[in-house]
Amino acid sequence: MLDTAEDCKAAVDSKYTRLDALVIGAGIAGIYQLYQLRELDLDVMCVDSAPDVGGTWYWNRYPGARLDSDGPLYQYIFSEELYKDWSWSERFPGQEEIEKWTHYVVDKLDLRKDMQFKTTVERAFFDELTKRWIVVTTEGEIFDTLYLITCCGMLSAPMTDVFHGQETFKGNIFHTARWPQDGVELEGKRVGVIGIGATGIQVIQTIADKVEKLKVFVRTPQYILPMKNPKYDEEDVAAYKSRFDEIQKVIPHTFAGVDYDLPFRWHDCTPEQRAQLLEDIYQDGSLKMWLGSFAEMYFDKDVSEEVSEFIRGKMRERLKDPKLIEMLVPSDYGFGIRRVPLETNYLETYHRPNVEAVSVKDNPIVEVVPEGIKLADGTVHELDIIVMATGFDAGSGALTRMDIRGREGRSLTDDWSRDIRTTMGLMIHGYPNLFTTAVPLAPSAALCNMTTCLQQQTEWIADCIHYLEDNGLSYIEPDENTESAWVEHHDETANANLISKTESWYLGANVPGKPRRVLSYTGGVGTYRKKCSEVAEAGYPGFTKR
Ligand code: NA7
Repeated sequence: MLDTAEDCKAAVDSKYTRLDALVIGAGIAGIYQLYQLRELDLDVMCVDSAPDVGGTWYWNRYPGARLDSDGPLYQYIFSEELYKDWSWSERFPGQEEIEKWTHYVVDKLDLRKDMQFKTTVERAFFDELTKRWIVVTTEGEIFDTLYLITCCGMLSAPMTDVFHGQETFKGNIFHTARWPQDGVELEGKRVGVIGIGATGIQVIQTIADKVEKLKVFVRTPQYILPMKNPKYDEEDVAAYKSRFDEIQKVIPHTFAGVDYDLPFRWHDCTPEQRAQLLEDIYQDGSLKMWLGSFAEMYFDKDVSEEVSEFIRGKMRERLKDPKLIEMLVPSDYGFGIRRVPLETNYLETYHRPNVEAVSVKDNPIVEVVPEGIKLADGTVHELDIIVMATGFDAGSGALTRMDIRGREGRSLTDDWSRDIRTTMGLMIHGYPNLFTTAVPLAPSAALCNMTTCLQQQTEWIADCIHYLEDNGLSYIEPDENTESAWVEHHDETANANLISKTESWYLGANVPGKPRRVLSYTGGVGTYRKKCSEVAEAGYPGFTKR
């Protein structure tokens, strides 16, 4: 009851918080960003719509969810103690273990006291009078902050409403990124999985032996690599921890932010050497074939074809059945041009009697009906559960699904519906004091070991804010021509890469109406870092500061 003026004031105060900095998102980037800004003695908070920390690792709790970067390379490397006091149980840890690690980090750095969960940012606008951001949540809270930092993740806006009639389905539909905390009863059920990206593959190989019937709706075949995932004993853990200095020194500067680069030159090798190298790298059981082999496969169609044929051969050997080969082995694009998933016995899953691959390439899904999934030719596949492994509105979706208004009321959703532009993926012209991570035109929009990239981005942001504070400034915005120069450099780099020639979510092609542009910076993590650092070291030329 609001009986008195004091009651009213208290009610208003409880909904209003004034800050130096607000971090949106308590995942890998947000956790570290909060830590750094607190170290700068700023009054900072971190909010997240989830009930707890973890970001991607909170939401993606579907069966089989697992990292496909090596755990020891995925950790934060800014603190040796933080790194060494955590031990992974296997090379590619599962969701549960990674989520626990995020809790470990947050507790060790004592960050929870500045975090607020179940808090969803609905809109944020730049107040031109105060030169501050007003952030409004769906719960009706208001944050009034000088700096606004989005750490919302590149794959956090799931493609949930894809098919006409989803609401009519008599069973249950689950998007993999909104998997219930308590899990889903799959035993004895007829389950349909739509999507064979990295996520669909993990789900399929994990649930096939649990469900009564599994139908996989296959549109675009995927190149895949078998994962080698040894359990770690004490000796293994000691061995990887002893590499901390080396890891810290190397991974920020490689192409993908891992401990290997793209060292081999196709044209410098004999055919025998190429064959041997491909086989050796393939046997590593990691993403090395994709991110640590021959750089030419991204630029030279002939090299791409030869590397692709090597992988196709491996896939064919395992599939044997010509019909499955036709459906599941890619033939019209090159290896590495779309995201390459790691898998464990995924192809063999299709040999199980309870698993059926349904091609929806030429006979697409037209709608969901009460009984199941209906295809263009009228066939209805009857199901109890539909798993949507249908991906995300990558890079931009997390921000365009909020209402973010910059100078003169410009809307980021509108701006990015015309053309997705950023300055190094870190700031946007027209949006002063708004800092971004994991958005387009930086490697963190797709092509990197995420923790490596997100550490670099959040460090750049913290340094920039430190610079402003140190110089008695409180406003920064990239100039239009600075942004244009970055966009031009980004496009030039991307357009030379075969990634730009194939439809995929890397180009935003999976989202109807999304402007096409290679989302991720393709010049490599090390090169990107260097360019960002040069801007900071030069005192942010091409940025308006006051
Ligand atoms: P992806 O890689 O975007 O995969 C989505 C999958 O869903 C892909 O196979 C799509 O087929 C399929 N899809 C989407 N819409 C349809 C329709 N309408 N009909 C049939 N199939 C459809 O998302 P993931 O979650 O697997 O992976 C995202 C990233 O998460 C991954 O790269 C890792 O970085 C972690 P398509 O290829 O479009 O034909």
